[in-house]
Amino acid sequence: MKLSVVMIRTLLFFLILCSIIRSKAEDGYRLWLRYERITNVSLLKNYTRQLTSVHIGKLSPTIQVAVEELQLAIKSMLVKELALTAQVQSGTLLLGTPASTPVIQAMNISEKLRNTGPEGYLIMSTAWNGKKVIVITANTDKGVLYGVFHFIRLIQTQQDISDLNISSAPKIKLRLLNHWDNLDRTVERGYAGFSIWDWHKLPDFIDPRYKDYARANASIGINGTVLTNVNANAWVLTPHYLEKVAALANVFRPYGIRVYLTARFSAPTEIGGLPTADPLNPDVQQWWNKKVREIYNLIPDFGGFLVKANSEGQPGPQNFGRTHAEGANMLARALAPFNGVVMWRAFVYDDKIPDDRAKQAFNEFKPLDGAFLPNVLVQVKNGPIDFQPREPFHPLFGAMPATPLMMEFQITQEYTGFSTHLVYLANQFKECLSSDTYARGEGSTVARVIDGSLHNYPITGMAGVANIGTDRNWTGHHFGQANWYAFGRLAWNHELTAMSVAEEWIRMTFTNELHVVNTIKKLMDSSWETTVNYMTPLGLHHIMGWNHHYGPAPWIQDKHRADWTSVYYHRADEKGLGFDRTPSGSNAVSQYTQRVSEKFGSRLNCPEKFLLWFHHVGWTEQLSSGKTLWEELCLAYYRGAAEVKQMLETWSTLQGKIDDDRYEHVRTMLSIQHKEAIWWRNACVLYFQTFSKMEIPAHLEKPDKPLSYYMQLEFPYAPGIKPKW
Ligand code: GCV
Repeated sequence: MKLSVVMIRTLLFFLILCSIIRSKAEDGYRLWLRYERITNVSLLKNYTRQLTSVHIGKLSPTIQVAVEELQLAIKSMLVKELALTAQVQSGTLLLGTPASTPVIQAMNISEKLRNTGPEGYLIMSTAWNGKKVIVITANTDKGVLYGVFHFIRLIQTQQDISDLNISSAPKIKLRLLNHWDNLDRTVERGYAGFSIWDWHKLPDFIDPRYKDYARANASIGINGTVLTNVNANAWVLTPHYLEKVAALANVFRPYGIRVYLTARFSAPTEIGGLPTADPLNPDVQQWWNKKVREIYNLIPDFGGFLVKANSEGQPGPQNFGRTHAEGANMLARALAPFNGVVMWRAFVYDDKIPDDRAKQAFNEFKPLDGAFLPNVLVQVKNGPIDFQPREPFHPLFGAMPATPLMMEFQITQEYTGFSTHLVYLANQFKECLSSDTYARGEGSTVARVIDGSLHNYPITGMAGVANIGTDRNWTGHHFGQANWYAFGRLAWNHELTAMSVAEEWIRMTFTNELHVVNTIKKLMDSSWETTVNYMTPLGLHHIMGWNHHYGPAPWIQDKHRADWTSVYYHRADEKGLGFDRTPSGSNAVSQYTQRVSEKFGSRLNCPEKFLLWFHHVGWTEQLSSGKTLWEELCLAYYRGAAEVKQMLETWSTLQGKIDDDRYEHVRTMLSIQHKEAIWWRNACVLYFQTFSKMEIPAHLEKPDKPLSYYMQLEFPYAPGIKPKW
């Protein structure tokens, strides 16, 4: 058969097209900043008509990156160059602050800008000299940058831009990622490869990833990053490393991101040659003062220190008979002249103290309320134990009116399946934020504590332990990106719903096709509750593998610390299950305000999702459904595992509707998750059965392996293990 020239050309064209499509593999690197071309012709025309050019005033590094991002996005989504113009035309996008842009100054919008503060912005459709324009303005260049990212998001999610009147300002001042990254590039509790900070090649080699990291964070309003692990290494404070930190700060600065470091409390002895690190010793104070001056010389906008002290082996002021406040204030004094802050973690507990671990942070910190200097924030984990799949809110929230408390959430999935489980954590974050502490009557939510509105805190903050690593898709699981995204969006505005945030993310990350958006949204919405069910239903907690926290291990006992065993937390015996934290037990409920304490402390009123957190419940006691605890426990574990199967089935309906690469990757992860959900279910039900001595309800499929099989599994090389110092 002879091929005509036309046929050969067509074939060649087709082959080239295929290779172009293929080479644009969706590896997840672009996160939610994919800027996919808009293929809907009328929408494309509509946007193109409304956007003709961009006008800016004085150029600054931040305005420069804002324009760069806008042009990149428009070029890619609308296939159109958005040229800079000195003249305002119809369809011009005006970018800048009134101070930097005379046209915006002339618009007299200072009144409107009053409520937007130093980081908020306005996006408005308006007319200028009879020309229809869009203005993105703020009191600062940084606000303009945030406004630009919002505007780009409107197009990414295909919103109407014909009549805009948006005003937005963050509810929380410090919106930070906490990296638990070590200087050797391992990441404690990291499941997405190694640390993205290439310390060895810094400061000379600037990995392009640093800029993309900054873009992604700025796009969701994150304005600071703690580069190093809270299990800190003093070396990062040496001149050799500070130069590297400064190089990163230079990349992040135009994006409004400040760098912070973890301060190892014993640094004065480890790298400073002093005989002590006693915070009340004048030489120690001098050493920190000098160190801080050295840092600000290199990094003028350095943010400050995050400190884990006297916890899990970290040194701290108590080594010298001093309090947490005395330790924090010593660092605060050094930082204050530069407007730096200290974020002092409340995650403290000591196995030498014979009290419920859940009570210890409150016991230590509540008496110190008001004793901290104004530039100290106390950073509190969402719950009183340690980022469990589900925890009640931490009793410190609402209990320290004279000390700014900031939130610490965990984005990395240490206790929720690492990076192979699809778990949308915004629902977990929201449950905590919307919990009512009743500290000042009804409506005293955790969100109002941390945004400062309840107690008038002068500084406010929210930190998220990062899930970012060198994996091409940044977070290991494509859906891990959603947790990073949601953290940033909620830190900006905790009133957003978990599902509205999910929808934005799906539209930008996958597609705007409504059926797909809704399918993925549903999957994400139930994913956290599903995980709680197959891991720790009804308020169970900390029953995962010892040290690495991988997989189920409710049988862990007899370790050198009781509070690092599972039996400490679940307290199963032949009578029942659960930790009695009522007045007849550890009385942890007394740390909450009366309304909350009465609710959690009452066997009948305690929400069943927290039942075994607060109560030791008999195996045959009836729950609200009329079924016994044992039956409900089994049903929850089985329901959780069955729901993962359902997630897998739902996902498979998306084949061909999203790109093959990510479809296949997520499908594989979901099958791992399903396998592991069954592992959790079987191991836990069989283990607890040794106490309940009751049959697994007849209609449920029986585990195919004995308990001994699950108990002998070992994972010495599970990722993210805490390093031994
Ligand atoms: C950084 C848990 C984790 C530790 C972590 C610690 C903390 O215990 O397992 O890896 O240490 O929390 O938050 O300090």
